[in-house]
Parts: sequence; C-alpha cells; structure tokens
Amino acid sequence: MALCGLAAKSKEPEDPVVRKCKGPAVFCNGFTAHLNCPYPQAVNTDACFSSVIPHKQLLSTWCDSICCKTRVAPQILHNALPHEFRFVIVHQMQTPNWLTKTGIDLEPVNVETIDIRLVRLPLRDPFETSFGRIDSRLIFLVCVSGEGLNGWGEVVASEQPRYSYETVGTARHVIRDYLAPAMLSRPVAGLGDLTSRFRPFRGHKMAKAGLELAYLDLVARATSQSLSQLIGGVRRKIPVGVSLGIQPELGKLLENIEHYLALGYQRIKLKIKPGWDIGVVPEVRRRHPKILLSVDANAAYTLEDRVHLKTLDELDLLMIEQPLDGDDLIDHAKLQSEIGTALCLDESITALRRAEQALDIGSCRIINLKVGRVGGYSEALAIHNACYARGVPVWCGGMLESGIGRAHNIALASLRGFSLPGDISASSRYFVRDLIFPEVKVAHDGTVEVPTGAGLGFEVDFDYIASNTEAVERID
Ligand code: OSB
Ligand code: MG
Repeated sequence: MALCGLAAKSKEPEDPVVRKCKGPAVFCNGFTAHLNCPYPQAVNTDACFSSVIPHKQLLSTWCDSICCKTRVAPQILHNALPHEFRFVIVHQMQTPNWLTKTGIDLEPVNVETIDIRLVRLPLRDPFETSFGRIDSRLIFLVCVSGEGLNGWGEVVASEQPRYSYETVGTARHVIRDYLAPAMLSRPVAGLGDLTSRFRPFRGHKMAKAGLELAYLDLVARATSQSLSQLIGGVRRKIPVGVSLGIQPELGKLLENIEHYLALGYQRIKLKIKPGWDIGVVPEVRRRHPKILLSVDANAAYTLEDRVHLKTLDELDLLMIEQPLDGDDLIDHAKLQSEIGTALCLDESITALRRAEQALDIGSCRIINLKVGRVGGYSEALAIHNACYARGVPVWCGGMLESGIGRAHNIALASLRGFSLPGDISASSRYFVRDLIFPEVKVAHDGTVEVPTGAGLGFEVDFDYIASNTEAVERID
C-alpha cells in the first residue's frame, strides 16, 4: 500500500523505539501499529498524499486511531511517519482536554421568553429520498430571550413522519406543553441542567435539540464567543460534500454531479432506493473513478437485499449510509460483517448508548452525527468524544436546514473528530434566499469557513423571516 512504501522509503534516522519495516506495520514500543488505513480507496489514489484536504483528514483519523489502539504516544508515530504526514500528528498532540469532558459548564441564564415560529422556504429544486419528495421546507425556528439577548435554534423535524416519527406538529406540541415550561421554570445553570430537565420526557429529540441550540447560541452571545469556541471546536474551515436526491433520470443526476464537483464539493452522496441504485451508482463511479462517493438509502432495504447490496461493494464507496431499518443495529452488524465497504449509521444513532452499542457489535464503521436526531449538543458532543476515542470517523449530517440550523452544524463540525466531509452545503444549494446573512458559502476547495463572531456568527434576517412566517407563538 502506498503509505507503507513511503514510510519504508523515509530518510529519517531511525528512532530507537520505532522500527520501520517493509511490511504493512510499524513497531512502536513493542506494539505493532498496522498501517492498514481504513480508507483504501483514498490511500490508493495518487492524490492521497498530495495536498488534497479530504485525504489528509482521512489520514488524520487513521493516525488518531493507531495511537489510540496501540497506546503508542503520538510522538512515536510522528517519528515513524514520513515528513508529509507529520502535520497530522502535530494536531493530535495538540488535542485539548475537552476530549474527556462531557457537557459544558456555564453561568446560569434566565430565559424569559421562547418564541416558536414556522417559516416556509421554497426549495430551488424538489428533493427526493427513498421516503418521499418535497418542494418546500417548513422551517421550525426557536428564539429564546433573556439577559437582554436572543438565542436562535432550529427544530429539524419534517412535516411528515417519514425520516423519523417526529414532525413539525409533534415538536410544536411537545415544546409548547412540556419542554418550554421546563426551561422557563428557573434559570438554566448549564447544558447538563437543561438536558436533565428534558430527560423525563421521552423521545422527541428534535424538539429538545431546538431548545438546546437556541440556549447555547444565547450563552455564546452572552459570553462573546462563537459557538465553535464555546463547544471546543478546533477547525477554522470544514470540508463539505453534497447530498444529491433521486432524479427523474440518470442524465440529470450526472449533470448535477458535474455541477457540484465544479463548485468544489469534496464528496458526492447519492440518495438511493430499490430501482435507483445498481443501475445508477456504477455508472457514476465509471465516469468519476476517483471522487469520494457515498450512498444513502434512508432505510430502504432489508437484510434480504444483501446480495443486491453487495453489488455496491465493488464500487470503492466511502460508505453506505443507513441501508436497513432506522431502528436496527443487529441486521446492520450482519450486513457489515459480509461487505467490505464501511456502513455508516444515521437514523439508527439516536443516543450515545446506541452509538456505543452499534460500534461494540460492529453495526457500522462510520457515524453520521446530527444534532437534531440525538437531542442536542450535549449528546452530540458525547457521541463525538466516544467515536474520537475509538478512532471512528464522524461527519455532520444535514436536514435541509435554514441558515440557522446550518450555522449550528458548522459549529458542531468544527470539532476535532469530524474528519469526513459533512452534508453542509451552501445556502444556495437549497434556497434562493436564506434566513441569515451573509449566506453560507462553499469555497472552491470544498470548505466552509467557521465564523468567529459571537453565537451563530451570522446575522439573522428578521425581515425575511417575518415575511415568510406561517405561524408564531410566544411562550413565557
Ligand atoms: O438522510 O441525511 C439524510 C435530508 C433530509 C433528511 C435526511 C437526510 C437528508 C440529506 C440531505 O441527506 C442533507 C442536507 O444537505 O441537508
Ligand atoms: Mg442519511
């Protein structure tokens, strides 16, 4: 494998405790660190060791996992690697102590009012997944006020219970009747305080997350920090990919792919379903042999489709996302044991415990993290930390958020463990006009800048929000 070759050729003098060898291993302090990079499709390409960012990041996760599994100090692995890769290890050595921390301790905040608001945004193009098609997005905004400041969050539930059981309607009911009163009952003494007030109410994680997001934006503004800073983010730019819906015909999909690659997006994710899979993905791979390509089935298959799904195993995909049921871990583990491509779970990962169980039984090798799906920053940070400690890559998923939810996703994806491109596209990928300014932009290198201003780091466009509001309600 390319890395082994390069490692063996390195001209560095040998460190006394590290022996580089020709085979796929480095001996470090009596441990053997196998150089089996979990992303062969990335390391085998010529581009891998150039300055292409996604590959560096894949490598970074891999190095982290080597240090973690072998308990080899990063410095030792650093010495064993050729020069080109040492920056990866330098980052690892600078990992701050937040890794062991769960939750964030904050000053008590007196939340006085909670506004919930439904805003309809037309989509530029219809978006189709295995569970349905939409042509506008009903955005659910939450604005909490207190200490003379506002904090904004977004509830990512959809209008219909298709991606998950939550809907805009259920979230409105649960926030209005249970969560908001719990939040308003006394000053909120921290994220842990808020989550423990929400815990007695089962499920409804998107509703809970909406309030957590708004609260954290308020706290970040009150303490003049960006959300990224507040949660311990380390990235100034985040790599992004694009999720492409099911199209009426292959030609249209191929056109879209060209379009987003030309804009710089670092990874293409194709939505698949029975009938829009093995006739489509191989053709995309044939035309784009080197791109980072993944597929997302949104639970459209069962284990009986395993032979069918194995066709995808030949295509050097970065991952297959949520092929089986949203509730399932066990069948995914069976499928993962039979195919080489990494499975990634989205719908199935609803909490830290589920994530740990999934990893323990081998249901997946990658996790898509969505702050809404897991109930907020608190649980998302915990899952992130657990994955980081195990060397499991995570990436930030999306739910067709407005700029407000998108800004929260950017903050989350600035954490160290988000080593794969997220579904955080430019505002203009979905909307003609967004609810924030400046709108989210994707640079030509396929990255989004992490803003440094207080809170979300974007201005909220009240006028545009007001002109598109279908319903608004104040709870105090
Ligand atoms: O499964 O990741 C998903 C959109 C809505 C619901 C579920 C998903 C998606 C996407 C689009 O894939 C992600 C985005 O660009 O926001
Ligand atoms: Mg998904």
